Amino acid sequence: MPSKATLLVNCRAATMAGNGYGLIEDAAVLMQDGRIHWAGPRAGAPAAARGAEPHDLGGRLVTPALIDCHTHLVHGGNRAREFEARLRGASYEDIARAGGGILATVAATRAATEADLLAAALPRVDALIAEGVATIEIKSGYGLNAETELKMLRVARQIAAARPVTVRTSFLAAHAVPPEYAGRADAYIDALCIPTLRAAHAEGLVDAVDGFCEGIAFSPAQIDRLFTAARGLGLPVKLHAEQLCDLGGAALAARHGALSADHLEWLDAAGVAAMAAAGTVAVLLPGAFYSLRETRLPPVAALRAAGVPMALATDLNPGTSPLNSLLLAMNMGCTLFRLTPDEALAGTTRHAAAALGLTDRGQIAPGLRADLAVWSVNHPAELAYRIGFNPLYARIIEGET
Ligand code: DI6
Ligand code: FE
Repeated sequence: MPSKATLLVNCRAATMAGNGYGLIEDAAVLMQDGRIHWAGPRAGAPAAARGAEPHDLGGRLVTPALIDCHTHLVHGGNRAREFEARLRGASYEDIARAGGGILATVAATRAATEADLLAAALPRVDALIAEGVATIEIKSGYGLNAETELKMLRVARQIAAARPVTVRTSFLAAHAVPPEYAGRADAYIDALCIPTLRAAHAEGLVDAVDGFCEGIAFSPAQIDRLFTAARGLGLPVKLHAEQLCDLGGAALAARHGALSADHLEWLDAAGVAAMAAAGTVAVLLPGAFYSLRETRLPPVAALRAAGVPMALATDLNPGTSPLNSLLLAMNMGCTLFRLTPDEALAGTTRHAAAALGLTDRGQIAPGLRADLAVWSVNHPAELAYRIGFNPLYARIIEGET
Protein backbone atom coordinates (compact mmCIF):
# COMPACT_ATOMS: atom_id res chain seq x y z
CA MET A 1 0.00 0.00 0.00
CA PRO A 2 1.44 3.43 -0.86
CA SER A 3 2.28 5.57 2.17
CA LYS A 4 0.41 8.81 2.83
CA ALA A 5 1.86 11.72 0.91
CA THR A 6 3.39 14.68 2.74
CA LEU A 7 3.40 18.25 1.44
CA LEU A 8 6.11 20.57 2.76
CA VAL A 9 4.76 24.11 2.82
CA ASN A 10 5.67 27.59 4.06
CA CYS A 11 9.25 27.25 2.86
CA ARG A 12 11.71 28.39 0.22
CA ALA A 13 13.40 25.66 -1.77
CA ALA A 14 16.90 25.63 -3.24
CA THR A 15 16.34 22.75 -5.64
CA MET A 16 19.92 22.65 -6.98
CA ALA A 17 18.43 21.34 -10.23
CA GLY A 18 20.30 23.01 -13.08
CA ASN A 19 22.58 26.01 -12.62
CA GLY A 20 22.56 28.14 -9.48
CA TYR A 21 20.33 27.49 -6.50
CA GLY A 22 17.12 26.87 -8.45
CA LEU A 23 15.44 28.97 -5.77
CA ILE A 24 11.66 28.76 -5.41
CA GLU A 25 9.90 31.29 -3.17
CA ASP A 26 6.77 30.15 -1.31
CA ALA A 27 7.55 26.62 -2.38
CA ALA A 28 5.84 23.32 -1.78
CA VAL A 29 7.42 19.87 -1.99
CA LEU A 30 5.21 16.80 -2.37
CA MET A 31 6.75 13.57 -1.10
CA GLN A 32 5.38 10.04 -1.33
CA ASP A 33 6.88 6.58 -0.79
CA GLY A 34 10.26 8.04 0.03
CA ARG A 35 10.51 9.99 -3.22
CA ILE A 36 9.92 13.56 -4.33
CA HIS A 37 6.72 13.57 -6.32
CA TRP A 38 6.64 17.25 -7.23
CA ALA A 39 8.29 20.56 -6.20
CA GLY A 40 7.40 24.07 -7.26
CA PRO A 41 5.60 27.26 -6.25
CA ARG A 42 2.84 26.37 -3.79
CA ALA A 43 0.22 28.07 -5.94
CA GLY A 44 0.96 25.59 -8.72
CA ALA A 45 0.69 22.41 -6.66
CA PRO A 46 -0.89 19.49 -8.54
CA ALA A 47 -4.20 17.91 -7.60
CA ALA A 48 -2.36 15.07 -5.85
CA ALA A 49 -1.17 17.57 -3.21
CA ARG A 50 -4.71 18.13 -1.96
CA GLY A 51 -4.94 14.87 -0.03
CA ALA A 52 -1.37 15.13 1.32
CA GLU A 53 -0.58 15.84 4.94
CA PRO A 54 0.80 19.40 5.13
CA HIS A 55 4.01 20.02 7.05
CA ASP A 56 4.66 23.70 7.82
CA LEU A 57 8.36 24.62 7.78
CA GLY A 58 7.83 28.08 9.27
CA GLY A 59 9.36 29.95 6.35
CA ARG A 60 12.63 27.99 6.46
CA LEU A 61 14.87 26.93 3.57
CA VAL A 62 14.76 23.40 2.23
CA THR A 63 17.65 21.96 0.19
CA PRO A 64 18.70 18.49 -0.90
CA ALA A 65 20.32 16.70 2.05
CA LEU A 66 24.09 17.15 1.97
CA ILE A 67 26.50 14.52 0.62
CA ASP A 68 30.10 14.15 1.88
CA CYS A 69 31.66 12.41 -1.14
CA HIS A 70 35.24 11.91 0.19
CA THR A 71 36.04 10.73 3.72
CA HIS A 72 38.40 8.40 5.52
CA LEU A 73 36.29 8.44 8.66
CA VAL A 74 36.87 4.79 9.61
CA HIS A 75 40.34 4.69 11.16
CA GLY A 76 42.13 3.90 14.40
CA GLY A 77 43.90 6.43 16.61
CA ASN A 78 44.65 10.04 15.77
CA ARG A 79 47.67 12.07 14.72
CA ALA A 80 47.70 15.02 17.09
CA ARG A 81 51.41 14.41 17.74
CA GLU A 82 52.12 14.66 14.01
CA PHE A 83 50.20 17.94 14.02
CA GLU A 84 52.67 19.12 16.66
CA ALA A 85 55.65 17.91 14.60
CA ARG A 86 54.41 19.74 11.53
CA LEU A 87 54.01 22.92 13.55
CA ARG A 88 57.63 22.50 14.59
CA GLY A 89 58.62 22.45 10.92
CA ALA A 90 58.44 18.86 9.60
CA SER A 91 56.68 18.50 6.25
CA TYR A 92 53.94 15.95 5.47
CA GLU A 93 56.31 14.18 3.06
CA ASP A 94 59.16 14.14 5.67
CA ILE A 95 56.84 12.46 8.14
CA ALA A 96 55.57 9.95 5.57
CA ARG A 97 59.12 9.02 4.50
CA ALA A 98 60.10 8.53 8.16
CA GLY A 99 57.34 5.91 8.53
CA GLY A 100 54.84 8.19 10.27
CA GLY A 101 51.86 9.77 8.59
CA ILE A 102 49.55 7.27 6.94
CA LEU A 103 51.58 4.34 8.31
CA ALA A 104 51.01 5.48 11.90
CA THR A 105 47.27 5.27 11.28
CA VAL A 106 47.76 1.89 9.58
CA ALA A 107 49.34 0.50 12.77
CA ALA A 108 46.48 1.84 14.92
CA THR A 109 43.83 0.57 12.49
CA ARG A 110 45.35 -2.90 12.29
CA ALA A 111 45.39 -3.07 16.10
CA ALA A 112 41.72 -2.04 16.43
CA THR A 113 38.79 -4.47 16.42
CA GLU A 114 35.74 -3.93 14.24
CA ALA A 115 33.86 -2.83 17.35
CA ASP A 116 36.63 -0.34 18.23
CA LEU A 117 36.57 1.13 14.73
CA LEU A 118 32.79 1.39 14.70
CA ALA A 119 32.71 3.07 18.11
CA ALA A 120 35.32 5.61 17.00
CA ALA A 121 33.58 6.28 13.67
CA LEU A 122 30.01 6.81 14.88
CA PRO A 123 30.59 10.17 16.61
CA ARG A 124 32.20 11.41 13.39
CA VAL A 125 29.17 10.22 11.42
CA ASP A 126 26.82 11.79 13.96
CA ALA A 127 28.54 15.17 13.62
CA LEU A 128 28.01 15.04 9.85
CA ILE A 129 24.38 13.94 10.24
CA ALA A 130 23.82 16.90 12.57
CA GLU A 131 24.76 19.15 9.63
CA GLY A 132 22.15 17.68 7.31
CA VAL A 133 24.34 15.04 5.66
CA ALA A 134 22.46 11.96 4.44
CA THR A 135 25.06 10.25 2.21
CA ILE A 136 28.69 9.62 3.14
CA GLU A 137 31.48 8.06 1.14
CA ILE A 138 33.95 6.10 3.28
CA LYS A 139 37.30 4.76 2.09
CA SER A 140 39.44 1.88 3.26
CA GLY A 141 43.19 2.42 2.96
CA TYR A 142 44.50 2.26 6.52
CA GLY A 143 44.77 -1.54 6.51
CA LEU A 144 47.11 -2.22 3.58
CA ASN A 145 46.68 -5.93 4.21
CA ALA A 146 43.71 -8.09 3.26
CA GLU A 147 42.41 -8.61 6.76
CA THR A 148 42.36 -4.94 7.74
CA GLU A 149 41.15 -3.55 4.42
CA LEU A 150 38.15 -5.89 4.64
CA LYS A 151 37.68 -5.01 8.30
CA MET A 152 37.46 -1.29 7.47
CA LEU A 153 34.94 -1.90 4.69
CA ARG A 154 32.78 -4.09 6.92
CA VAL A 155 32.73 -1.33 9.52
CA ALA A 156 31.68 1.14 6.83
CA ARG A 157 28.75 -1.15 5.96
CA GLN A 158 27.87 -1.45 9.67
CA ILE A 159 27.62 2.34 9.89
CA ALA A 160 24.80 2.29 7.33
CA ALA A 161 22.94 -0.20 9.52
CA ALA A 162 23.59 1.78 12.72
CA ARG A 163 22.59 5.23 11.48
CA PRO A 164 20.00 6.73 9.06
CA VAL A 165 22.59 7.46 6.39
CA THR A 166 23.60 6.00 3.03
CA VAL A 167 27.23 4.83 2.95
CA ARG A 168 29.16 4.38 -0.30
CA THR A 169 32.48 2.58 0.10
CA SER A 170 35.70 3.08 -1.84
CA PHE A 171 38.45 0.47 -1.82
CA LEU A 172 41.69 2.42 -1.23
CA ALA A 173 44.34 -0.24 -0.54
CA ALA A 174 46.56 1.69 -3.00
CA HIS A 175 46.98 4.44 -0.39
CA ALA A 176 50.53 3.76 0.81
CA VAL A 177 53.10 0.99 0.58
CA PRO A 178 52.98 -1.00 3.84
CA PRO A 179 56.17 -1.99 5.70
CA GLU A 180 55.88 -5.61 4.48
CA TYR A 181 56.31 -4.38 0.90
CA ALA A 182 58.78 -1.53 1.51
CA GLY A 183 60.52 -0.73 -1.78
CA ARG A 184 58.23 -3.16 -3.67
CA ALA A 185 55.26 -1.05 -4.69
CA ASP A 186 54.71 -3.05 -7.90
CA ALA A 187 54.52 -6.31 -5.98
CA TYR A 188 52.15 -4.71 -3.49
CA ILE A 189 49.73 -3.69 -6.27
CA ASP A 190 49.84 -7.06 -8.05
CA ALA A 191 50.11 -9.51 -5.14
CA LEU A 192 48.09 -7.71 -2.50
CA CYS A 193 45.88 -4.85 -3.77
CA ILE A 194 44.31 -6.56 -6.75
CA PRO A 195 43.63 -9.93 -5.05
CA THR A 196 42.24 -8.12 -1.99
CA LEU A 197 40.01 -6.04 -4.24
CA ARG A 198 38.60 -9.26 -5.72
CA ALA A 199 37.96 -10.66 -2.24
CA ALA A 200 36.32 -7.47 -0.99
CA HIS A 201 34.17 -7.25 -4.13
CA ALA A 202 33.09 -10.88 -3.71
CA GLU A 203 31.87 -9.96 -0.21
CA GLY A 204 29.86 -7.02 -1.61
CA LEU A 205 32.00 -4.50 0.22
CA VAL A 206 33.12 -2.28 -2.66
CA ASP A 207 31.15 0.46 -4.43
CA ALA A 208 34.18 2.11 -6.12
CA VAL A 209 37.97 1.81 -6.33
CA ASP A 210 40.27 4.67 -5.36
CA GLY A 211 44.05 5.19 -5.26
CA PHE A 212 46.67 7.71 -4.17
CA CYS A 213 48.72 8.73 -7.20
CA GLU A 214 51.67 10.71 -5.81
CA GLY A 215 55.45 10.65 -5.58
CA ILE A 216 55.09 9.36 -1.99
CA ALA A 217 52.54 6.72 -3.01
CA PHE A 218 51.79 5.05 -6.38
CA SER A 219 52.75 5.82 -9.97
CA PRO A 220 50.28 6.23 -12.83
CA ALA A 221 51.43 2.86 -14.26
CA GLN A 222 50.64 1.12 -10.95
CA ILE A 223 47.26 2.84 -10.64
CA ASP A 224 46.51 1.93 -14.26
CA ARG A 225 46.85 -1.80 -13.46
CA LEU A 226 44.59 -1.47 -10.42
CA PHE A 227 41.98 0.45 -12.41
CA THR A 228 42.06 -2.10 -15.21
CA ALA A 229 41.32 -4.81 -12.63
CA ALA A 230 38.54 -2.66 -11.09
CA ARG A 231 36.85 -2.12 -14.42
CA GLY A 232 37.14 -5.82 -15.18
CA LEU A 233 34.97 -6.31 -12.10
CA GLY A 234 32.53 -3.65 -13.30
CA LEU A 235 33.52 -1.22 -10.55
CA PRO A 236 33.81 2.55 -11.09
CA VAL A 237 37.05 4.30 -10.20
CA LYS A 238 38.12 7.61 -8.63
CA LEU A 239 41.56 8.92 -7.76
CA HIS A 240 43.49 11.13 -5.32
CA ALA A 241 45.43 13.06 -7.96
CA GLU A 242 47.68 16.09 -8.26
CA GLN A 243 47.56 16.90 -4.53
CA LEU A 244 51.29 17.29 -3.91
CA CYS A 245 52.74 17.10 -7.44
CA ASP A 246 51.60 16.65 -11.06
CA LEU A 247 51.89 13.05 -12.26
CA GLY A 248 49.04 13.27 -14.75
CA GLY A 249 46.82 11.26 -12.42
CA ALA A 250 43.61 13.08 -13.28
CA ALA A 251 44.11 12.41 -17.00
CA LEU A 252 44.78 8.75 -16.23
CA ALA A 253 41.60 8.62 -14.15
CA ALA A 254 39.65 10.30 -16.96
CA ARG A 255 40.93 7.68 -19.42
CA HIS A 256 39.30 5.09 -17.18
CA GLY A 257 36.04 7.06 -17.14
CA ALA A 258 36.55 7.93 -13.46
CA LEU A 259 33.65 9.26 -11.42
CA SER A 260 35.99 11.82 -9.85
CA ALA A 261 39.54 13.05 -9.44
CA ASP A 262 40.14 14.54 -6.02
CA HIS A 263 42.42 17.30 -4.58
CA LEU A 264 43.87 18.65 -7.90
CA GLU A 265 46.01 21.54 -6.61
CA TRP A 266 48.65 20.67 -9.26
CA LEU A 267 46.21 19.90 -12.10
CA ASP A 268 47.36 21.31 -15.45
CA ALA A 269 45.43 22.39 -18.55
CA ALA A 270 45.66 18.94 -20.15
CA GLY A 271 44.23 17.41 -16.98
CA VAL A 272 41.34 19.87 -16.97
CA ALA A 273 40.58 19.08 -20.63
CA ALA A 274 40.74 15.32 -20.02
CA MET A 275 38.34 15.59 -17.07
CA ALA A 276 35.93 17.76 -19.06
CA ALA A 277 35.90 15.30 -21.95
CA ALA A 278 35.29 12.32 -19.66
CA GLY A 279 32.70 13.99 -17.42
CA THR A 280 34.90 13.33 -14.39
CA VAL A 281 33.91 15.38 -11.32
CA ALA A 282 36.60 17.51 -9.62
CA VAL A 283 36.36 16.91 -5.86
CA LEU A 284 37.98 19.84 -4.07
CA LEU A 285 39.21 19.28 -0.52
CA PRO A 286 39.96 22.58 1.20
CA GLY A 287 40.43 20.92 4.59
CA ALA A 288 43.63 19.22 3.39
CA PHE A 289 44.82 22.41 1.69
CA TYR A 290 44.22 24.33 4.92
CA SER A 291 45.75 21.75 7.28
CA LEU A 292 48.89 21.34 5.18
CA ARG A 293 49.06 25.12 4.81
CA GLU A 294 49.37 24.68 1.06
CA THR A 295 49.68 27.75 -1.13
CA ARG A 296 49.03 26.35 -4.60
CA LEU A 297 45.33 26.59 -5.42
CA PRO A 298 43.40 24.10 -7.53
CA PRO A 299 42.63 25.65 -10.97
CA VAL A 300 39.04 26.56 -10.12
CA ALA A 301 38.65 29.16 -12.88
CA ALA A 302 39.90 26.70 -15.53
CA LEU A 303 37.64 23.92 -14.20
CA ARG A 304 34.68 26.30 -14.24
CA ALA A 305 35.47 27.52 -17.75
CA ALA A 306 35.75 23.94 -19.01
CA GLY A 307 32.44 22.97 -17.41
CA VAL A 308 33.96 20.37 -15.09
CA PRO A 309 31.50 19.80 -12.22
CA MET A 310 33.12 20.70 -8.89
CA ALA A 311 32.24 18.89 -5.66
CA LEU A 312 33.42 19.76 -2.16
CA ALA A 313 34.10 17.26 0.63
CA THR A 314 35.72 17.08 4.05
CA ASP A 315 38.43 14.47 3.26
CA LEU A 316 37.88 13.68 6.96
CA ASN A 317 41.08 11.83 7.90
CA PRO A 318 43.41 11.84 10.91
CA GLY A 319 46.45 13.23 9.09
CA THR A 320 45.88 15.91 6.50
CA SER A 321 42.26 16.88 7.11
CA PRO A 322 40.86 16.34 10.59
CA LEU A 323 37.83 18.30 9.40
CA ASN A 324 34.54 16.93 10.70
CA SER A 325 32.28 19.62 9.23
CA LEU A 326 30.92 19.73 5.69
CA LEU A 327 29.51 23.23 6.32
CA LEU A 328 33.02 24.39 7.17
CA ALA A 329 34.32 22.69 4.01
CA MET A 330 31.77 24.79 2.07
CA ASN A 331 32.96 27.96 3.77
CA MET A 332 36.60 27.06 3.04
CA GLY A 333 35.70 26.23 -0.56
CA CYS A 334 34.51 29.81 -0.94
CA THR A 335 37.09 31.62 1.18
CA LEU A 336 40.18 29.63 0.18
CA PHE A 337 39.28 28.42 -3.33
CA ARG A 338 36.96 31.28 -4.40
CA LEU A 339 33.97 29.11 -5.19
CA THR A 340 30.69 31.00 -5.12
CA PRO A 341 28.21 29.95 -2.40
CA ASP A 342 25.91 28.38 -5.00
CA GLU A 343 28.86 26.38 -6.36
CA ALA A 344 29.66 25.30 -2.80
CA LEU A 345 26.11 24.04 -2.27
CA ALA A 346 26.07 22.30 -5.67
CA GLY A 347 29.39 20.79 -4.58
CA THR A 348 27.84 19.12 -1.55
CA THR A 349 24.59 18.12 -3.30
CA ARG A 350 24.26 17.62 -7.05
CA HIS A 351 27.93 17.31 -7.95
CA ALA A 352 28.74 15.26 -4.85
CA ALA A 353 26.09 12.76 -5.95
CA ALA A 354 27.73 12.60 -9.39
CA ALA A 355 31.13 12.03 -7.78
CA LEU A 356 29.62 8.89 -6.24
CA GLY A 357 27.79 7.80 -9.39
CA LEU A 358 24.42 8.36 -7.67
CA THR A 359 21.68 9.60 -9.98
CA ASP A 360 18.83 9.31 -7.46
CA ARG A 361 19.70 12.22 -5.16
CA GLY A 362 21.40 15.59 -4.79
CA GLN A 363 18.57 17.69 -6.25
CA ILE A 364 14.96 18.42 -5.38
CA ALA A 365 13.33 16.99 -8.48
CA PRO A 366 10.50 14.56 -9.22
CA GLY A 367 11.48 10.90 -8.87
CA LEU A 368 14.54 11.49 -6.73
CA ARG A 369 14.91 10.30 -3.14
CA ALA A 370 13.23 12.61 -0.64
CA ASP A 371 16.46 13.18 1.30
CA LEU A 372 16.21 16.82 2.32
CA ALA A 373 17.69 19.28 4.79
CA VAL A 374 15.68 22.10 6.38
CA TRP A 375 17.65 25.13 7.54
CA SER A 376 16.79 28.08 9.77
CA VAL A 377 18.18 30.58 7.27
CA ASN A 378 16.66 33.03 4.83
CA HIS A 379 18.99 32.61 1.90
CA PRO A 380 21.10 29.60 0.80
CA ALA A 381 24.28 31.72 0.70
CA GLU A 382 24.13 31.67 4.52
CA LEU A 383 25.10 27.99 4.52
CA ALA A 384 28.61 28.72 3.24
CA TYR A 385 28.90 32.16 4.81
CA ARG A 386 28.97 31.42 8.53
CA ILE A 387 31.99 29.85 10.20
CA GLY A 388 31.39 27.36 13.00
CA PHE A 389 27.61 27.73 13.21
CA ASN A 390 25.11 25.05 12.30
CA PRO A 391 21.64 26.28 11.25
CA LEU A 392 20.17 22.82 10.56
CA TYR A 393 16.53 22.56 11.67
CA ALA A 394 15.66 19.06 10.44
CA ARG A 395 16.75 16.27 8.15
CA ILE A 396 14.19 14.39 6.08
CA ILE A 397 15.28 10.92 4.97
CA GLU A 398 13.23 9.13 2.31
CA GLY A 399 10.34 11.44 3.13
CA GLU A 400 10.43 10.77 6.89
CA THR A 401 10.99 13.75 9.19
N1 DI6 B 1 45.24 12.10 0.56
C1 DI6 B 1 44.92 12.65 1.71
O1 DI6 B 1 44.70 13.81 1.90
C2 DI6 B 1 44.81 11.59 2.71
N2 DI6 B 1 45.05 10.43 1.94
C3 DI6 B 1 45.31 10.76 0.73
O2 DI6 B 1 45.51 9.93 -0.12
C4 DI6 B 1 45.81 11.69 3.80
C5 DI6 B 1 45.84 10.47 4.62
C6 DI6 B 1 46.67 10.56 5.85
O3 DI6 B 1 47.62 11.36 5.96
O4 DI6 B 1 46.36 9.78 6.76
FE1 FE C 1 41.58 11.62 0.87
